[in-house]
Amino acid sequence: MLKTLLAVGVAASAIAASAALADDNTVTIGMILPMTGPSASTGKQEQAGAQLYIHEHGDTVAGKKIQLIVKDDTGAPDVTKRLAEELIGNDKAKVLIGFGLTPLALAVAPIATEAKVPEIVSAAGTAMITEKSPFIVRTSFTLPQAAEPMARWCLKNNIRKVATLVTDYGPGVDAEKWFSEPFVKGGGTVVEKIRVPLKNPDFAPFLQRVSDDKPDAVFVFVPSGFGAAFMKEFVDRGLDKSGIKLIGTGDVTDDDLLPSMGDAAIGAVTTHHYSAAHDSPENKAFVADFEKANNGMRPNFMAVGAYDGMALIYHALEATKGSTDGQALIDAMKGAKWTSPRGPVEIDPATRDIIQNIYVRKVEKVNGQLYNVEFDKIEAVKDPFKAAGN
Ligand code: VNL
Repeated sequence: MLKTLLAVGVAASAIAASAALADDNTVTIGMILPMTGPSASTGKQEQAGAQLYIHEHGDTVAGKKIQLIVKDDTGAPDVTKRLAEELIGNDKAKVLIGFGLTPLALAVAPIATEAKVPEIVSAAGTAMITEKSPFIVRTSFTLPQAAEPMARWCLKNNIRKVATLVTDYGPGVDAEKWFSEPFVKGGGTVVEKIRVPLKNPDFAPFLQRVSDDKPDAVFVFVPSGFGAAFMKEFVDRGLDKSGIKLIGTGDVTDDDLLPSMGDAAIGAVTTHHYSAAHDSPENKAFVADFEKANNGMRPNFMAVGAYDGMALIYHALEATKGSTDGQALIDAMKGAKWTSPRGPVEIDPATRDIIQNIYVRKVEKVNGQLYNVEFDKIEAVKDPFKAAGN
């Protein structure tokens, strides 16, 4: 009897010990994304990017097993917030990643600060996001970073009169400001600044105004996933035949939608940090692996943001030798440098934003398919919003 009891006792404690070991040896990463709703394409691309990184690099780093849990916030900030709390509280997530749009990233900032859990922003692009918590690190881009080089390209290429059309929230307001101010300073004229709502945008009346203004170009920011709807109206209003050039940040000619946009997109010039056509061995391997793992889906800049977010988490865990202390992980992320499918990147230790090349690209047909073909680049661009002392 005593013997049996002892045996049971040993077995129970062995189970408890192995459970503790499993806990200790697993690092849970909580990924929160809009998997449904109008920004579902961002969720789909981000999830596939993160999963590809794990698939290529293995699910063990610094002796720890990586567990990725993906949750759908449907694009609603109150849901993002609740999911972040549950992932940290119930699932013991040590890092959070994702956040498809600016309001979703902002909703989690106070939780990241309070719980001392790194929040990797791999999609959203409003410049001030990283200032909302010392635990935020960004692997996507900022709109000022992408928009300012477009102003300089216009001034060099004899584009003098521009109308701007942006989605009316954080990244659109950033894009409008950081295109318009340097453009006007350099001698350009912004004939009209138009903002369209994020929810159910109807581009038609705004594009009619652009058509009446007859500028040299229309500078556009719409978030990833909205480019095709914009392009349809652009064609329906006859703007593709009006001689008004389509320019913008690369969100409007997003690689996810570009193949279905039609020839009207040909010639659009955009500035951005990633194109699936980027010519490097790292990117060729990335695109091939991504398409193979996802039924031929082409990766866009959202996929790369998440892929690099995972690269950064792996790098940090290696540097801390597997410690998941939030501050230690953040310290290891600051100054991290690697070669991304987009080119060389670095986490700015001062701002926790990403320093990267911005490429000037033109939509062209390559082997029968539309691509953003890079023809110029500005190297190692820091977020200009913070560089200006904000
Ligand atoms: C944001 C910026 C979202 C750029 C985007 O697509 C984008 C954002 C969803 O910060 O909300 O292309």
